[in-house]
Amino acid sequence: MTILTETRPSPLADFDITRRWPPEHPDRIQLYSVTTPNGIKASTMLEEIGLPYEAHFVSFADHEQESPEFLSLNPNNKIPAIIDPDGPGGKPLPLFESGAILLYLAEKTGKLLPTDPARRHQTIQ
Ligand SMILES: N[C@@H](CCC(=O)N[C@@H](CS)C(=O)NCC(=O)O)C(=O)O
Repeated sequence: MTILTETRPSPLADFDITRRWPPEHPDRIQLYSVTTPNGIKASTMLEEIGLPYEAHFVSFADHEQESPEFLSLNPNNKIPAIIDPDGPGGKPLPLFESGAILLYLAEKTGKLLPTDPARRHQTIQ
């Protein structure tokens, strides 16, 4: 008997950062971060909205934020950064800047960002 299996390319295969931090779950949001105030913003948000994600530790002691693989995702060498394999239109979306990440995740899930204009802007503030 012959068993045929289909191997689909990972949606993240085109991202150089996955060479240094290979995803175990490429279908989940990939978080590249560390426990600093800006890093914790992204991980706290992911916990609050309940989306599955995979966290990758970026070692400042080893200057990993300055590695070519990390810089391919954020040329500003700053955590946090994410890749959502299921971004708008079903395409992978890379993002950095904690505020941009929080807004994106809030809009993606419809959580933690009010629709009322005044409350929405105060939340963004
Ligand atoms: N405006 C950025 C600031 C990010 C930032 O400053 N990250 C720091 C840690 S909290 C960092 O990655 N520092 C590493 C470095 O500068 O080499 C954001 O909100 O994401």
